[in-house]
Amino acid sequence: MGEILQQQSDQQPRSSEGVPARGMSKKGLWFFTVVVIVLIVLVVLFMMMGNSSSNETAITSLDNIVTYTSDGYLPGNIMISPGGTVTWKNDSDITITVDSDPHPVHTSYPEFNLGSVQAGGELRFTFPNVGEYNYHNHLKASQVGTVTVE
Ligand SMILES: [Cu+2]
Repeated sequence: MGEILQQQSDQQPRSSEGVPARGMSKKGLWFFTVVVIVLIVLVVLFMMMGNSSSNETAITSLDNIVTYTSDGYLPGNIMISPGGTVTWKNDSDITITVDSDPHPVHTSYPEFNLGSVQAGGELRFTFPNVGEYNYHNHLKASQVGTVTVE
């Protein structure tokens, strides 16, 4: 017990004063300091790179956009990977719908009967499974589109 306390009181002043360990020259301490600074700079750079790459991921995840204008859905056929999300944006000044074929019963993919999108509004749907999902604007059924998941 007494011995341990003595050892600790021996070590504490050494570390708090920053005196190098036994056998470490002034040159060694200088080198050690430079290595630590370089490591800190590398870690900061790495974290900045990590942040920028996660920003890029966020941007690409917004890329699956179908824009509706008075001409219909653009692109008419959007291709995504399984698990991808499509966003429909209504850039027209009328209400539209996104409903699965066939009109008017919408029975092909009932979970993909998204319903109305107000003028200026948008909605999203995630497609977990491979397939070809045909849809239309129920309020103007000649306007059709396809989501191809492959
Ligand atoms: Cu319909």
